[in-house]
Amino acid sequence: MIDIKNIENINWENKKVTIIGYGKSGIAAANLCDKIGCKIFISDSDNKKMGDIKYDSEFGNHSNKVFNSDLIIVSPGVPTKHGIVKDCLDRGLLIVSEIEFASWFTNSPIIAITGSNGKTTTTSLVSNILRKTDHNVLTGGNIGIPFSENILIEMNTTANNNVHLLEVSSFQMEFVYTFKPILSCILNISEDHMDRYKTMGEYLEAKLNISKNLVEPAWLVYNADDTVLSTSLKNRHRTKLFTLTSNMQAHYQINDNEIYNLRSNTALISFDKIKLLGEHNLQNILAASTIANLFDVCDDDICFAISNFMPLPHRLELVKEQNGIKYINDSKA
Ligand code: UMA
Repeated sequence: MIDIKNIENINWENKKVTIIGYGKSGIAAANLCDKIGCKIFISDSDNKKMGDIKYDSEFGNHSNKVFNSDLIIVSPGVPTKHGIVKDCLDRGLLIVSEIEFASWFTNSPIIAITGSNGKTTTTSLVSNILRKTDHNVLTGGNIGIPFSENILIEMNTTANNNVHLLEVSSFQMEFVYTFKPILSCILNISEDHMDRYKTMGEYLEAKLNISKNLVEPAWLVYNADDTVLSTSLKNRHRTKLFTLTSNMQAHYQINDNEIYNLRSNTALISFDKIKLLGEHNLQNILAASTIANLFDVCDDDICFAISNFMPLPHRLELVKEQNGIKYINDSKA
């Protein structure tokens, strides 16, 4: 079995890795395993997925073959309470999420963003801000490009100023052990995926895994207006908060019609330059600006990216304005 405390020294050649679920994450994890020389076994419950596949595999069910593994990588869509997952755990097998696995193969900084709402918008905004810097930004995770795919890109290129920016879901934060972002962010917590989690506490626990390995110089950015988060995180070290109300612990504050930098005593951006609508988007902007600031991006670059950021399709998107009436497409909601 793989020794999780000794990841850097593992010789992956011929290590037996089973991948449960052969969707986007499973395919990308398999490609990464292939690159490092593992012996791959794919197990997917859907027999319609069977096709021309170069790895040993089973489709239609998860059988005992899964147990013959040094490591099991589980796709986010496979619930922790699934029988096969429980059986693997009962046998003492090591199960990791695709995000955990991929993180073992990079030394580049990782920025990870989660939350019940707004994570795609915030991740896209941070991505746009970081593009103003000299970093090569690899954006992935729940946003649609598996982390393993970006790790493979990184392995196959010579750029040495990469930063991995990840949108992560609670599913992707299950089976996480050593995942260590330099910056993590939790935007908000509200009931979600309750078909998968028994309690809100279980869901919160998965989300909080984003910062379970937080040590200096890393930071966790969170929304202090969210009562669940502020209760859970108020005594945590290395946290930076953002808020729509006044709080001297925040880096930015809302002042009349602008976002204001409390440290430099200058305006970051006035509201009339922002195309994202709604209070929740103001929170997303505050989160993104705080993350960027902690990543040493200057306010001018943050302001430029925010003012050029268009709402993502169907998310409070201003379609047109006529006779003083704004027509807004929010069909994503
Ligand atoms: N499968 C099994 N056994 C099971 C369940 C599923 O074998 O018990 C198989 C399915 O037959 C299928 C494969 O697993 O072949 C699908 O895997 P998956 O559901 O993990 O989906 P991926 O295609 O790998 O996509 C995942 C994320 N999907 C989920 O978390 C459900 C994508 O997020 C993400 O973009 C992608 O990885 C890349 O990182 C989508 C999503 O809906 C957008 N996320 C949820 C959300 O945003 O609310 C969490």
